[in-house]
Amino acid sequence: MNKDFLQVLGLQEKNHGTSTGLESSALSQTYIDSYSPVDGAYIGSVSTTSRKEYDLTVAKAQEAFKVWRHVPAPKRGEIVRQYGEELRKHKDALGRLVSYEMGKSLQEGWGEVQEMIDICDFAVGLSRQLYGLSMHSERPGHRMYEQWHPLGIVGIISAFNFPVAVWSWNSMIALVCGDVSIWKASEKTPLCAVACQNIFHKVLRENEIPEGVSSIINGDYRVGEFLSMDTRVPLISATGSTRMGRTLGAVVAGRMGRSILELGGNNAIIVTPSSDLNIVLTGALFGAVGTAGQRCTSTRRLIVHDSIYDTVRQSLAKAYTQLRIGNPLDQNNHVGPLIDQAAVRSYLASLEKIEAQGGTMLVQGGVLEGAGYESGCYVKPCIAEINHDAAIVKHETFAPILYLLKYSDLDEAIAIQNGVPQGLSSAIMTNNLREAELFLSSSGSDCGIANVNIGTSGAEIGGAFGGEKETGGGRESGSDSWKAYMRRQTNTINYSTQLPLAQGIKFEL
Ligand code: UN1
Repeated sequence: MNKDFLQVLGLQEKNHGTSTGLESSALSQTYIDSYSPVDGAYIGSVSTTSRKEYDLTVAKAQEAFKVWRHVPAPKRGEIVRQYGEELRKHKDALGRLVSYEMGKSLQEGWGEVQEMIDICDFAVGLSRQLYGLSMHSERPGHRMYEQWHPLGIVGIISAFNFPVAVWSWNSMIALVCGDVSIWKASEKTPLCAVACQNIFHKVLRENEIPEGVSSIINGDYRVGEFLSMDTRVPLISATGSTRMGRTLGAVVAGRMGRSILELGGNNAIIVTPSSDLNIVLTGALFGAVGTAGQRCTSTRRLIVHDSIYDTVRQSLAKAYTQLRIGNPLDQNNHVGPLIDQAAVRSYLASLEKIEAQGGTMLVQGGVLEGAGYESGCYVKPCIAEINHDAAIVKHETFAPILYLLKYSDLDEAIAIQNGVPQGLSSAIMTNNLREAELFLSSSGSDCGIANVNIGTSGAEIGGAFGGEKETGGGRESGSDSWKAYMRRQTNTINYSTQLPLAQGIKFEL
């Protein structure tokens, strides 16, 4: 396989440190090796960040913050604009690296880089729109307004499944807000982080901006804990499992820090009798098998009206037979591998639970073997018919397993859709206005994202991204999510010659 993209991204060396300028004796001697789930081949290594390196990284970030917060926001936007331009030039290579290191299809790898470019564009515009409100004071000769100031260092913890886009949603917004960031990428996709950083540092150097504006640290949850426990880091934005978020959220809250949590999803599509079957099939298929079921927004449950259940069931089963599973860099394939063999084991454990909990397989699962599947990470997307209350249906398995469920009236379907601990994304397929509006009403979907005639995955960057309940409540990316990355200050100015007290209080000597 042609791996020229590694060279284009400056990854021809095999070992990548954190370039903190420490003597080698102070550097950690342990490495994280990255293997591709595509062909099982070794790609390269990054050194694990030691405590000493971490402290040095924070010190550099603090110094950089002192400079960066004084750069006018539109000028910060200009740096982000230049990064967006570099990403356009590197879209092909970076998309290929994402596909190769993470295993998603090349189309989706490029799509992820496109999300990075889009968020850069969004952030550039935002850099002139960090608006505060002005209020009318209750006192004569007084003016009141609010302004938004940079917060400081933002710790970004990202997952393997979106190894580049999720960092950019956070860091590009944080940057125009005047913050600096320290990124701990997933230890399963460390080279994607190095590549993003290489491209960004070139832009920083060209503009003589301190490199501490954006740093990366490498390691597992222990390195993540350096960040979550650190009072010098006022905000942690973390994407990952609910288990990780529960622990991290408590630690950050315990030190009165802020967190933005984007955790597990258990996303459903309600399929109503008036729905357009072509839209249902494409939306459900991409939602369930795209990224091999490893998006937080992946469709895990299809809740189908009993009058059309058999038709949907048959069409879907037929569509699954046409799926091509294999090397994701080959554009003839629809589905690539899972991230690693641990993910394969968890997929297999879920298949066993489905059976134990009374489910039957409409489309069989299993691990693929033989030529092209040597990495041992390729699995068959499958469909199970099972009771909506079964424990396994309430659990997020990060794999292409779709549960087919039946309903007879819409209130019941909404109750099933909401009856899981997670609350990220949801959708209804309908051409009936009443059904659509009920689903979107306050007694409808309880998720952070609710769509009509669109699947659950593939959200655009312009909206706020995140969800309720065990999904963690955080919002990232578009809309006014930027507010979480700044501190709000209310200012009242007295330009009169008196000092009237608020609430009409009299205080005289
Ligand atoms: C994630 O899986 O963590 O909506 C993010 C989507 C993508 C982002 C998913 N834009 O599917």
